This record gives sequence, C-alpha cells and structure tokens, in this order.
Amino acid sequence: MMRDWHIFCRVVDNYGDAGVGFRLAKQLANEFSIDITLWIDNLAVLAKIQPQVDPSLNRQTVFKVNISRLTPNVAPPDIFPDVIIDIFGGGLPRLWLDALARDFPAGNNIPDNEKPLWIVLEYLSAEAFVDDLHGKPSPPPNIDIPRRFFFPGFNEKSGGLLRERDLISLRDIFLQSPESRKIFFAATLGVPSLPESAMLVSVFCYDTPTLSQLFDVWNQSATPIIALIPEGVADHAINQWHGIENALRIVSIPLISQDEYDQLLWTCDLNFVRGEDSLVRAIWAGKPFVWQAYRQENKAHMSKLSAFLTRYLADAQESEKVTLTRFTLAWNAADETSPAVRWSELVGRLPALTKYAHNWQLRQSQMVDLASSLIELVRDMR
Ligand code: TRH
Repeated sequence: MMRDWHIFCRVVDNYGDAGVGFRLAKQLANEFSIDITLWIDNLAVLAKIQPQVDPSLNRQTVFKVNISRLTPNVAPPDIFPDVIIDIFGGGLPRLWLDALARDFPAGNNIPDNEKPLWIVLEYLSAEAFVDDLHGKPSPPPNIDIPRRFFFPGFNEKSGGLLRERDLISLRDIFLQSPESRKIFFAATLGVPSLPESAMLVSVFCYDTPTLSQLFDVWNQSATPIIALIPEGVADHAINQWHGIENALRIVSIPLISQDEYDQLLWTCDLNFVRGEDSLVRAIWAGKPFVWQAYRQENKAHMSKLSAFLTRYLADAQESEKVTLTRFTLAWNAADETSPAVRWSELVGRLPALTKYAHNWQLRQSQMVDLASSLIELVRDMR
C-alpha cells in the first residue's frame, strides 16, 4: 500500500479550501494511517478554523497531519510521494512540475507502478457531468505520470462526500446528552443560557442584504428565535437592522473549530450554510438547512444550486419541494422575492423538512465516503 501522500491546497477565498484540505488530510492520516503532508499557502486562514495550527511555523504536525507552508519556491523531496492530490485544481509548484517533467518526461518507459500518482480533487457538484468525469484520466502536459479527476458528489457514480468513520455516532451521542448542549453553549460559544423553547438558527452566509428583512420577520415570530451568527459573517445586515429585539435575539458567536462547528449544526433547528464544506456538514447534521452557493461569474453557480435542489429534494413531497426550493432561490437572490416573504411558508414546513433531512442523511450515509473512494481510486490507478 502506498503510504506517502502530499496534498496541495491553495486558499483562493474564504475558509472552504483550507477546510476541505485539512479535513481530508486529517481523515486520511487518522483512519487510513497514511503519512500525510498538507501543503497550504495560507496558514492564517487554516488557523481560524483549526486553532491548534500556529500560522507562524513553516512546518508542524497537527492531528497527525504534517503541515508545510506552500510558497512558490518549494522544492520536491528527493523521492516523490506515492500520491499527489491537487485540491480544487490549484496546481503544483513550479519546481515540482520541473522535477516531474525531468524524471518522467512524455513518452517515458518507466512502469506505472514506479511513478507517483496525481489526483485532481474537484469542487462538489450535483450536476450530471460529475458522473461522466469522475475517475477519468486527465494527462498532464509534458509529464508522463497517471493523473485522474476526482469529483465528490451525492451518488455512487461520484467520489462521495467527506464523512469521518465515527461522525454519525459522535453526533448521536452528543444529541442524546442535554449536558453536552449546555457545555457547548457555555464553554465553546460563551453563551450562558438559552431558553429551551426558542428556535435555534445558525447563519453562515455571504453578504446578503435581505438578511435584515428576515430579521424583521423573525422578530415578529410566535416562537422566539435565536440567530447564532459567526463574527464577521453578516456584519452589514446586523448593522443595518435597527429593530428592537422582541421575538428575535441575535447572538454573535466566535469562529469555532471545525469539530465545534459540527456541534453547532447538530444543535440548531435550522442551519444556513454556504460554499461547499458547511453544506456537507449540514447534511450530516440531519437537520433542515438552507444553502447559499458560492457566487461565480455569469451566475454559473445557479446551475449548481438548482442541480443540488433537484437532487436533494427528489423524494420530497411536492409541498416541501416547492417550499424549500422557493426559499433557497430567494436566499440566493435568484429572483426578486425577498426570503422574508417566504419565511412563514418555510417555517410551516419545518417539521416535515426536519424528518426529510434526517432520512436523506441516513440514506446518504450508507454510501462510500470521499476518503474511502479516494483510496479505491488509488488502488485502481496501480
Ligand atoms: O468559507 P466558504 O465560503 O468557502 C468557499 C467554498 O468552499 C467555495 O466552494 C470555494 O470556492 C470558496 O470558499 C473559495 O464556505 P465552506 O466551504 O462552507 O467552508 C467553511 C469552512 O469553515 C468549513 O470547513 C466549516 C468551517 N467553519 C468552522 O470551522 N468554524 C466556524 O465557526 C465556521 C463559521 C466555519
């Protein structure tokens, strides 16, 4: 078995690149005993969601992951790793490419089992092309080593979703213990006591002007609503809102570690999530969620969003399907409707959507997880 793997992660924006990179590295090191080096170019971003990481160090080991600072001039080791993973196609450093081209030039006769394997881990999507492209060869120019695409996804034809082996059981143990919830709020979030009867909503979003309109509606709710909002995430909407808190309480919470963020999602009644990794974690929470796609040029994210909604809601009753789709589209500013207008509809369907989210997650968790599919792909490439 090939034990030496290097993962390359470039932080383009936000926390998702670092979040996916570290989560994958940690799982491979801890569950598959792989010797992992994670090359990452922005340690400060990683440290925000993995506080054990010291951004001043060029090399360190955290949760069995060897973390190395990625700079444009990093050179490869004397012996290439068995497997190279290029997260989100950020590419390898110039000196690595040069050395690979020198040692494995196009048309070489070196047997494949003596070459490093290269995998390009792509973004998560429910779009149909994923099924066709997952695992397919993607030969690099001027370098003759095996390279394949790996597409995460929501069905057996794709590479699956990141899911640690004990995630679901840890979640269930946490949720069965009222003490864990209390400790979580007091010790992790620094929020002393919250009324049991209130509806807990976590809000992790991009800048969304309509959030302040949602605050207005929440403030008139028959059930008290507590909105837990990570610091810095929705400053604009919070500053813009001049309501006097009635049914709504806005609680600013610190940025917490990835494991703690999971606990937040497990605890809340409804989660607003964004990008890629928090979407996956919201799925594993088994609670209803509203997803905001990472905005791309020319609204390319809209097809991603609608493919996901179609996939996620395929087995839902018509009323749940329509309700969550409408609300999510409004939240993503896909039409002129404010999500505030759609709130009462959504809240009316929340019990059914909660059941649905639980069942969907159960089915999804029967599928092979991303790290295991990666191991399978590597075996297949040899
Ligand atoms: O931060 P994001 O918006 O990242 C995005 C997406 O990954 C997108 O696909 C990518 O193209 C873009 O970045 C550049 O959302 P995402 O993917 O949910 O990542 C957030 C990570 O931060 C996730 O691992 C959860 C973690 N997190 C914490 O650990 N603690 C926290 O308190 C919060 C709010 C998040």
